[in-house]
Amino acid sequence: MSLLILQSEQKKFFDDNGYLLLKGFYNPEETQEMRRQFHELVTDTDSRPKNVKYSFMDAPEGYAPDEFNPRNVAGMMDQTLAGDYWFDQFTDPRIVSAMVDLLGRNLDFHNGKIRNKPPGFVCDQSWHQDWPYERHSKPELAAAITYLDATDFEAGATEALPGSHLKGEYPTIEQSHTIPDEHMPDNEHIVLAAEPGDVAIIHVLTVHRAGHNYTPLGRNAIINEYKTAEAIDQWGNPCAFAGLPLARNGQLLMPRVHQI
Ligand SMILES: O=C(O)CCC(=O)C(=O)O
Repeated sequence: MSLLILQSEQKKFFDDNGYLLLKGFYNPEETQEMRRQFHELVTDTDSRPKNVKYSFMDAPEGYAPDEFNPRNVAGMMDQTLAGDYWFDQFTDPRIVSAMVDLLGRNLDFHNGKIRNKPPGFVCDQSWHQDWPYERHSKPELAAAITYLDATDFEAGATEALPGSHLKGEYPTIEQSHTIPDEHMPDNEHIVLAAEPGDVAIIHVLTVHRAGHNYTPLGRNAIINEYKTAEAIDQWGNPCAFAGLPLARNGQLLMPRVHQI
């Protein structure tokens, strides 16, 4: 089957490892515009539709919010509803094509969120698979994490366990989706050091975690998830545009709003 945008080595890497880091997926001008739009999104919060949901973080002792995200927005759900730019952002033909190449030729949207790591952010969710949060009839889902800032170890990087998506569902600590440390092999995980404009794709069964951020600068990212049309929702996905058809038989369906 021919691929729309990725190289066959990239697809094989994803199939074998359950993640893929696409360096420079957005060019510097696109990344600058995305950062500008994002800054507006986290500062001009009151004029947004009410179903765009924000969560804020109190600055931990010894840290202060940075100028890029002065209200310390830690997360958002359904940024996809925030305006035309954000609709085009999750339907971008390049990301839809990459997901078609990795997941399948019939592709739907799943959900969109913002996940920030403000200065001093500590991730208590730890190692997890996305699967228990979003069960479907089959695990044909993946998240695209678009980084707006440089991330590295202890500067908010995502970490992942290569090949873990091939091992089924991991045991979790009671009443949580966190995987206990004894199920994590020593020194086998990787740190996804990313630059602004890079995109990491994480398979729904890949064990991963968000890193802490011990720096004085926030690390901000947009996370959009996609699924095949054949993967049927079993958790009652309440998110905006859940199940929106984006490609059928490898043909992309969405027009660009900003060109209309
Ligand atoms: O923010 C990250 O680096 C990872 C996000 C994550 O683990 C998740 O949304 O499930």
